[in-house]
Amino acid sequence: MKVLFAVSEAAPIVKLGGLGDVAGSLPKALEHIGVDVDVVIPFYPLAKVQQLKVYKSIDINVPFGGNSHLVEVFNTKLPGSDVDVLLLKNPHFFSLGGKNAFSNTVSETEMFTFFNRAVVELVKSRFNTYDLIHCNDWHTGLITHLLEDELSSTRPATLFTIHNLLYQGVGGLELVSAVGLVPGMHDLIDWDIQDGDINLMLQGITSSDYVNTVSPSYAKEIMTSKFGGGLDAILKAKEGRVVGVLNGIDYGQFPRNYDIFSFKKGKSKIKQTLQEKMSLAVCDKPVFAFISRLDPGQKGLDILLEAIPIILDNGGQFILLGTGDPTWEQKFKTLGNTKDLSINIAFDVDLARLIYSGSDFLIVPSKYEPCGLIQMIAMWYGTLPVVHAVGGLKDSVEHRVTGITFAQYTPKALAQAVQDALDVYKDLSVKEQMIKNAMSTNFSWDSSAKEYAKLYERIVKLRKLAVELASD
Ligand code: NHF
Repeated sequence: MKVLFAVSEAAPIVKLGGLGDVAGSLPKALEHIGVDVDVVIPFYPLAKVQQLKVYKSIDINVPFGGNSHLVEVFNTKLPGSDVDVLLLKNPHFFSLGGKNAFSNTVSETEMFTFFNRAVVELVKSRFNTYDLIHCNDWHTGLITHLLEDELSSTRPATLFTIHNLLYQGVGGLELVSAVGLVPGMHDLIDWDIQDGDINLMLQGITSSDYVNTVSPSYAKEIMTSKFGGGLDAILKAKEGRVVGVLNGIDYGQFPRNYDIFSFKKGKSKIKQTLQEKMSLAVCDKPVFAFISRLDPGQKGLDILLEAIPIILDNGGQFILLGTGDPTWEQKFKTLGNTKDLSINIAFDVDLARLIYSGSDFLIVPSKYEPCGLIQMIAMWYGTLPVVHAVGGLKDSVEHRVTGITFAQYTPKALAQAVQDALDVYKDLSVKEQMIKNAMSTNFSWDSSAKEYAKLYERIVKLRKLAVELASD
């Protein structure tokens, strides 16, 4: 099985969020179990390749917008593995660091539409030897259509993974002709563009052979109007070909100097270091933490804000670490810092790690969460997650076994969950048992990789069958 994993970012070469972590880890776990995977990403000027061996392999010519554009293909490996990473270089289309996360010369939708075309030219230049192209999020939404146009029945099978349905990549109509898609050739495109734009997430979902999301619960939720971002009916129509596979974490990235036998000593030492560093009173109060992008649409900031006084009034301490929406940065900042409250408007990977390990509870009140990785990291460090039971949070945290969950997205429900956490903290034997449970839950990529490998096999088989049926 030869797979091409097409994605906008892959850690540690480029990482903007959780998607980068997945693309940097899953292919390695797949390689471990014998799946031959290459990763393809744009070669952004800010890509961190200084410590890696990089060499130029080929040039490809990519038709786009009526011109032919040179794309240089560079090869490297995902660090610590034999997974090939193909970096596509074109300084005009692939630039990183503008006012949008990725692009400052062209719009993000134009940049990734070009990327889709370049990936298809790459597949052709490799004599169409991939069995399956694993596409990720809206950035790869047109790949299946383009493969179909170029390679018709010989095209590889495709899987489209939704990491976050609410970022859909809606672009102008000019992209359709620029990328070489001809009106009348694809009913789904003709239907989509009637409203004057093209939705790249929608195209990825509808055109791919199979769709998955990053947790089983999210796979069900997105078929409802509450979580479907306007695409629920479309997903529902494809129900038999939409599944959920829970993400894993790469434990190698999270060193820990205690285990389930030594966490009492180990954690209390780190808690003290954390309290000192955050200028909190060094004492035995329960420490609650929140680490996140400050995104009011997703991350549950409104209900969190109401829970902070409840934590403080009931003898707890609270630490916040994150940046994002300026209004919300300001709202949190105005709470000020005290001996029990530490607000840190910053992005700081080392501090995040200290907080994950030194806190007692990590609050994850997200309105929706496709998978979420921080609750898994917290558990690994013996920090009990307090989570809204949605998406991957629901699939990874068990109430009063490995953490605390709450069902309703309301301030009242979060307040009750905080109260539950305070009760757990007071009952030493319950708390210690829950910490042991949390620390021994295994979220390594191994089992997810096995599920993906099985899924790949199934999709390739289905594709072969469909081609056979069509040729009869
Ligand atoms: O873990 C990677 C990540 C998820 O829940 C996360 C999210 C975006 O919102 O799959 O994608």
